Amino acid sequence: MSLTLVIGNKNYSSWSLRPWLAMKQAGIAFNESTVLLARPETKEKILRYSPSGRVPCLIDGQLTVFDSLAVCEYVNEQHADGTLWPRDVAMRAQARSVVSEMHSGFAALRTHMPMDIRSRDADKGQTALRREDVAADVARIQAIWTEYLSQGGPMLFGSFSIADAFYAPVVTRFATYDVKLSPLLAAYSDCVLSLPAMQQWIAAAKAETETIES
Ligand SMILES: N[C@@H](CCC(=O)N[C@@H](CS)C(=O)NCC(=O)O)C(=O)O
Repeated sequence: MSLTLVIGNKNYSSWSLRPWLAMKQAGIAFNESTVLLARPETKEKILRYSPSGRVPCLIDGQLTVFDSLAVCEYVNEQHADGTLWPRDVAMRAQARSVVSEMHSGFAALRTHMPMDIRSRDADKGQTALRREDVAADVARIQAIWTEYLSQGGPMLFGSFSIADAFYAPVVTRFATYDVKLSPLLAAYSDCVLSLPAMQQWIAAAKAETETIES
């Protein structure tokens, strides 16, 4: 097997979860290499693999693909026959739009509701939601989910796509911070959380002992 995905701690590294989940869902075989985040040696260790100094990155023989979205696009083209995006061109464009919105946005949500799979902290969620910027991010994400799930589900664009991989860390955040969901969105969250690969990631996150304070 020549593919190696370099990732951070499963409890905290939301960017790592995205391509990891997409690759598992596509049935792609790969090795994992973990660099623990937030340690004095983290940057130097990541730089051994990834020129950006960030994880995730994918090593395929001589090629290094860094950045979560670039990895998803690469494995979709090279190892998944294009099945990780919707077949329909309009749906594919919409899926790419919401993925890009996640990839480049929602800074307030990411700052004030960081992924912390093991934790349950409704108080921190309430405090965060009192901020206008966090409330706006949550409302926008819920509007995106509602718009696409209303077209049929069970995943955002029917069957699993990179869009679900990109919003999977948000599903875990809403559980961690007890964000209230409509029945439609709760059903979607349950669907994502019950994917065997998500269960595997969550179990591994719970088994980790390292903690990152902020
Ligand atoms: N835009 C990048 C963001 C990657 C990123 O920020 N990764 C974090 C971990 S989730 C990281 O590597 N941080 C480096 C560090 O903590 O030193 C992507 O989509 O892959």
